[in-house]
Amino acid sequence: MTTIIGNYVSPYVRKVLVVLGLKGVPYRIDPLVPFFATDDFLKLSPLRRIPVLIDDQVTLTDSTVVNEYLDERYPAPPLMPAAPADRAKARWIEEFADTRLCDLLIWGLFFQQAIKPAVLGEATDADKVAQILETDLPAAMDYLETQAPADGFLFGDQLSLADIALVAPFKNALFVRWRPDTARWPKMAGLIARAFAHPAFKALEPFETLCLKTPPKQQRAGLADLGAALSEVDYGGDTPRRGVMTLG
Ligand SMILES: N[C@@H](CCC(=O)N[C@@H](CS)C(=O)NCC(=O)O)C(=O)O
Repeated sequence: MTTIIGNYVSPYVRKVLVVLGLKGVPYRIDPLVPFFATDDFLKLSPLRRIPVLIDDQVTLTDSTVVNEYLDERYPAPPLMPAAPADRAKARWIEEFADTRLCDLLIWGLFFQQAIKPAVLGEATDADKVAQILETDLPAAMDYLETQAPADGFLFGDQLSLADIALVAPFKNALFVRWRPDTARWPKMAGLIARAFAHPAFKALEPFETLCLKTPPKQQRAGLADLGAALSEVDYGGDTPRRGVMTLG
C-alpha cells in the first residue's frame, strides 16, 4: 500500500493526491502539518517538507518527482502529452507553478494570512501581501493568461500533470479569499474552475475543509470520521517551528 505523508491543505500534496486519484492507486495518508514534524521525519524529507511518498519500492519527496514516478509506474491514464514540444511546455508550466506561483500564492498570501497567524503565532506582513495583490500576482496572471486554453485543459480534454500543478495553489488562494478576476483573466479563471469541478479535485474537498477548520492534533480523528484511510505512523509533534529553508 502506498503511503503519503502530508496535509490536505498543501498544494504540493494536492498535486500528488489528484494524480493518485486519477490513476486509481489506493493510498494511506499521514496528514502531517510540516511545521509540527518530528525530527524522525527529517530522515524521510531532509528539508522537513511535504509531500513524501513511501511504497514497496521507494521513498520519495518533492511533488514533481513523485508525480513523474507515479506517471511512469502507473501509465494509465497518461498525464503527460505525447509530443516533445508539448512535454517541454508541460514541464515549464509545472516549474512556473511550483516556484513563482507558489511563491506568490503559498509563501506569500497563504503563509502570511493563514499559517503565520494561525500556526506560528506570528504577525502577517501586510506590506508583502499588498505588493503581491497589487503588482506581483497580476503580472504572473497576465503571463498565465497567454498560456491558458479557452476550453478544456492545457493539452486537450484530459487533465495533465501541468494542469494539476498549475491549478493546485489556487485552492489555497481561495482559502484566503482571493479568486481570479474573470473579466481580466477569463481563460485562467475558466481553467481553474473546470479543474476544480473534476472528480479528482472534488473528492479531496471534504478533507481540505476539515483540515482548514481543525487544529492539527484533532485532524486525524476528524479525517477518519470522514472515511480517509490514515497511516499508522504519525510524524506530527506538539510544537510548531519554522522550516529548514528560509520563509517570509
Ligand atoms: N518543491 C517541493 C515543495 C514542497 C513544500 O514546500 N511543501 C510545503 C507545504 S505546502 C512544506 O512542507 N513546507 C514546510 C517548510 O517549508 O518548512 C515539492 O514540490 O514538493
